[in-house]
Amino acid sequence: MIREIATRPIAGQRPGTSGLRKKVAEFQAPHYVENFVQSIFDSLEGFAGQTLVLGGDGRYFNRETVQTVLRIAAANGFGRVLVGQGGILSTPAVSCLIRKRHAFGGIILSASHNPGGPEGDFGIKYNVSNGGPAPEKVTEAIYAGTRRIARYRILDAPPVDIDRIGDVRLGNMAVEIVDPVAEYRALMETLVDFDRIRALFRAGFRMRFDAMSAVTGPYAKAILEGALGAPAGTVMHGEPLPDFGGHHPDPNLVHARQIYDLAMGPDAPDLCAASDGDGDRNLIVGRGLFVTPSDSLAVLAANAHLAPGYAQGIAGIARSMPTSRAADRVAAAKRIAIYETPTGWKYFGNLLDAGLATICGEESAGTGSNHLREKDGVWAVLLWLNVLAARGASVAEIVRRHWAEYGRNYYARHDYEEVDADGANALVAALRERLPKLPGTRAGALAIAEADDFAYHDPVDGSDTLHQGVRIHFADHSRIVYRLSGTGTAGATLRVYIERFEADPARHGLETGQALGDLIALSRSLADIPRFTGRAEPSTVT
Ligand code: VG1
Ligand code: CO
Repeated sequence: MIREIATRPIAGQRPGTSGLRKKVAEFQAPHYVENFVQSIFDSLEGFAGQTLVLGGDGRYFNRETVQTVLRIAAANGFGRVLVGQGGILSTPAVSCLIRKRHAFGGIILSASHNPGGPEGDFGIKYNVSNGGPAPEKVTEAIYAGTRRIARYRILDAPPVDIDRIGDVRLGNMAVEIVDPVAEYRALMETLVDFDRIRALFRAGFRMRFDAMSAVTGPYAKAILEGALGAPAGTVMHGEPLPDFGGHHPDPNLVHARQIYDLAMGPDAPDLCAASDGDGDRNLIVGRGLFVTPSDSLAVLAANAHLAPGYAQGIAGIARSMPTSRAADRVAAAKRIAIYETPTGWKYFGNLLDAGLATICGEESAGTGSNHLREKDGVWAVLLWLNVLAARGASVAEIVRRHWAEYGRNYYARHDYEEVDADGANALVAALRERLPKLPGTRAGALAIAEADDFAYHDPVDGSDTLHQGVRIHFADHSRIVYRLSGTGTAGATLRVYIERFEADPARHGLETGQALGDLIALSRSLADIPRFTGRAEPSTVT
């Protein structure tokens, strides 16, 4: 029986950089999930009888929310919902299924790299029919819906068994429980040379992949240890756990320390890698060398043609604004277009759909391509493996040769996490106010060439997105960028992105801190960070 439940708006259900992300306790409040999911459906038209894809990263509250979404989807008239077995689907696997199965859209239950468990975070993201994150137009409509919602529709029915593969009915709707990996693995086989990578492992190539007790465990085991023949044990922390084993499933140098230490140790494997909670991010560390995500994007763009899926070459590269400009140099050398977009994968969708960009990336460990419409952690690792196999060189050799050819963009991101939101907003407001006066002035030893608040004009749909971060360009091509995070769940997080270009190969071997030292000091004084945030140092450096 379909029931109409009277409800009223719940404050703060505004999707951020990547969906709605809050503490688990907030999601557990009465009507919280129901209101948001009904508001998603209320913002859409024409889904009657259509297919929805549903799954999550396995974090605490994933299974319960799958059941709630199923009952609301059934009551709202969807024809079929594809659910990953056990409620598990990585973000890229959802994107893949939406596209392969011509679904109307998908719902992803994840707070990505944020911690899980009862005290941790939860999240709901909606993806549209191209497989990508809902564009701003849609998320704004969802938010508007949450502010006027007065009722939701839900089917009265017992829970669906989501652990057994196959079809079941829920009211008039079909529920199809699918293998979370199968379609995704089939897609990967069309993009990278599995035979070549198999031969690499047969020849003794060693790697470790840290799934961080999050969603990529089943994918990495099936593909690396299964299809590609890597030895058992290649995948670490391969079981998705509701609390990720108590860790942040964030593949950076802080939270993926174990994999980093392994790569720097005496018996380092040839490749160390990791992915995040929902499987869309990647960390690449070669023996003795960490590859910054910005460099990884540039290297993959420069070498993608070595993989069968990109043998025809790439049409263009897109990067988020704070991502280093290493990829710009590859684009210039290849005489292809480079696009600079606001932070968040949703801004790549139009460029990919229109065939303007083939490879996209963000400094936050996200890389992807036109094979789907999300960043894709396992794909990035597979493409690296393909490049390593094809070039017969080590990660460090490939990266050093890349720097020698294109120059090196030293890069670091400094995060001031969970600072007072008013202070953080005031800091950005003060910077914005000073912007017109900055060009032509000196900051320390450096001359400021340009300063602006990044605005993006989408070349495909003509939409404009304003206030995406303050950029300060110096005369020597260094750059400092300031922006506030849109994914946090407590206070505000100020992100400061620091970059310096170095053409001279004799100066490519510096420590990042050494290469960026004066700029780092400047990043703090220029924006008065200690005064506005009460912090002298960032809480995380990546
Ligand atoms: C962060 C990253 C951004 C990324 C977003 C979602 O956003 O900086 O590059 O797209 O997370 O990634 P913010 O607004 O906190 O800087 V994920 O892996 O959560 O889907
Ligand atoms: Co993620």
